[in-house]
Amino acid sequence: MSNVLEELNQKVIEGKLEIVQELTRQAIAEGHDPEEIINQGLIMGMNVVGVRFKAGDMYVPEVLMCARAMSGGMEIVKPLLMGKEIVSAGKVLIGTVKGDLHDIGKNLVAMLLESVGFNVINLGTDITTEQFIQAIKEHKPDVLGLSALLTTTMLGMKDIIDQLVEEGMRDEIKVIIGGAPISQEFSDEIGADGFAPDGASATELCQKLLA
Ligand code: B12
Repeated sequence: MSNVLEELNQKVIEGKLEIVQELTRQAIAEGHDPEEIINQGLIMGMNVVGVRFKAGDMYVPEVLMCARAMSGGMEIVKPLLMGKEIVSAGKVLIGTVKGDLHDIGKNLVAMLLESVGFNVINLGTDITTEQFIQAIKEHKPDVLGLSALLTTTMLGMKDIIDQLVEEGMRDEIKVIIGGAPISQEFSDEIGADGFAPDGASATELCQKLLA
């Protein structure tokens, strides 16, 4: 791999936004293909971050800095991809359920999914069942990701799955759930397709479900 891409990799892992942006510009000036910059520079660095976070070697604030650095580089490369089709790993619609305002973990999951090539639509927090259903009809995602951090709001996940069944849409989409009070047992109980305890596992779960 060329020096500038290797360096880019390293600076994403270190979470250095300005340097990542500078190196991204340099890589473009040196004539590197935009997809090469994204895949070998930005995403590869973020993959390492995902693995380290899962292993407990990195903490949330550091991961957020890395994700911000990666996004900063992406912003510079993206305009060069206009008209070029990037191969997406799949489309994921993600949101925090009704009554719940926690979004740090959900955003982390969204960023890590983006970093491995998923097209992510992040609906935000306090999303009602109706809003989820409407958004699924509009965007037709492959995966629906539901987040809840409160024991009182996690029950809303079941309502969304029940509504998908009611509308005859359940077979068209994989549903994954997560958040501090969520377990595999709860996932099985409400008929979700899977649960992941952290961002790196969430990306692996999506890849497995869509394989
Ligand atoms: C930060 C925080 C807040 C912030 C949220 C800011 C924000 N923008 O998100 C604020 C201050 C707003 C807040 C408010 C409240 N909070 Co609060 N909060 C927390 C705290 C300390 C950390 C949560 C967090 O961000 N963790 C870090 C992230 C990275 O971890 P994570 O969210 O678990 O996400 C990871 C995984 O769960 C998973 N994941 C998450 N989502 C998804 C989705 C999918 C699809 C997948 C696959 C995986 C996945 O991957 C993530 C990345 O690794 C927790 C304590 C805790 N230990 O969880 C309490 C906690 C969740 N809060 C709690 C409470 C009670 C409240 C309030 C009711 C307090 C109050 N009385 O006002 C309000 C509720 C507001 C509301 N309506 O939502 C309780 C919940 C108790 C319970 N059993 O329900 C907790 C557990 C604290 C406690 N011990 O009492 N809170």
